[in-house]
Amino acid sequence: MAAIIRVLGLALAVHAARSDTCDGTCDARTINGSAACGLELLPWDGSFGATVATPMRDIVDAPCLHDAVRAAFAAHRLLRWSGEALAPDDELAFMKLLPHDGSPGAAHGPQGVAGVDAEKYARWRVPARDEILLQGEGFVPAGHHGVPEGHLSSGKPIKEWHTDGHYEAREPSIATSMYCVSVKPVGGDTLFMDARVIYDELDDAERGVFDCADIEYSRSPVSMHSSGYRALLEGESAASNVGSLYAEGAGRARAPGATHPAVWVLPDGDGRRSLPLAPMWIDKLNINGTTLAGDELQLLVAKVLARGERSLKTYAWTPGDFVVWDNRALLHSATPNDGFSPEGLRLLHRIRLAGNLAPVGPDTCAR
Ligand SMILES: O=C(O)CCC(=O)C(=O)O
Repeated sequence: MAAIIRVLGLALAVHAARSDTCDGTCDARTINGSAACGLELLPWDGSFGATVATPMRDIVDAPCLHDAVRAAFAAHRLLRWSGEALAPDDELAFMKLLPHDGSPGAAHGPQGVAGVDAEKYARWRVPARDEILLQGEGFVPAGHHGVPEGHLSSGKPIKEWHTDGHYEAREPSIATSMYCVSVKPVGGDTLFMDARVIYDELDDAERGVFDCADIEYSRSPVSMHSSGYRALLEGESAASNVGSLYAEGAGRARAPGATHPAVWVLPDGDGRRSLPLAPMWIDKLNINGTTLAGDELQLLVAKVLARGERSLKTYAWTPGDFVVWDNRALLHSATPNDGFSPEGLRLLHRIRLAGNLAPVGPDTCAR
């Protein structure tokens, strides 16, 4: 069984046992009578994830824990709290502890494309805190932080593996958070896979392709294969399955998106490489003057993404859960939204603050 470990605020030391001391390095203020400088974590089995036992508001209120929570995020790439009762300002205050672009007017994701999804995103943002977007499935009654009532449906009837925003932003969101307000009795799990494991599984020939490649993304969705690992190929069913969120975009000319190295060298923590491919948004892969596109590219992407399955985790939401993950290291997908029970409301708050770093590829490549 995983042991609870405690990350000390400023020293960033990880101890195998619980400790209530501040190690002489941190602000000795106390919360509920105990020292505030130790972050209690329960690491998950597998390559990523940890449950944080220290309540989120205690972390936000204790400056000596801020470095500790950033270190925990870099070490585990996904942190999860349960039983939280958070106001929008609490969620935002926490997300501002992680790397982001804090400049006025920063474009927090998702931005979307006018006439496709941009208006739908704008409609589901919390008016006074527009960094927060409502996600889910079902009827949202009036009174939820001022968002107008209406039927929310942000899923797709298929899986779609991706990482948030790198198809549309030069400096994509580093962290995404989801805070669970309510669930439907059936359906609505979120899937995660480790993009570092996907990179590790590449053979030499595949590394030869991906290590020095750039990917040109589009900001327009395409219909996906049910595996979520690739788009539909030429000649496969032309029926659109992108879901109501993207329905207006299917079949239209593709809006150009961002271009990034295919492989990201993670700047913090372990310095490992990751391959966070997003097949719904991929347009072209360019390497040494050669371009892969269309079916050839999609089949290659599907082949390598499928190998991430050994790191797959299915997250079943409970109201009060807050999960934050690193978009540079992990891929995620909703489960198909045709598996929901009709009753109830799946409602989550999502925050994707604008990033402050452009992805960097291996330094052995001339770009
Ligand atoms: O709702 C979910 O479970 C995940 C949603 C998602 O993948 C997204 O909107 O980026």
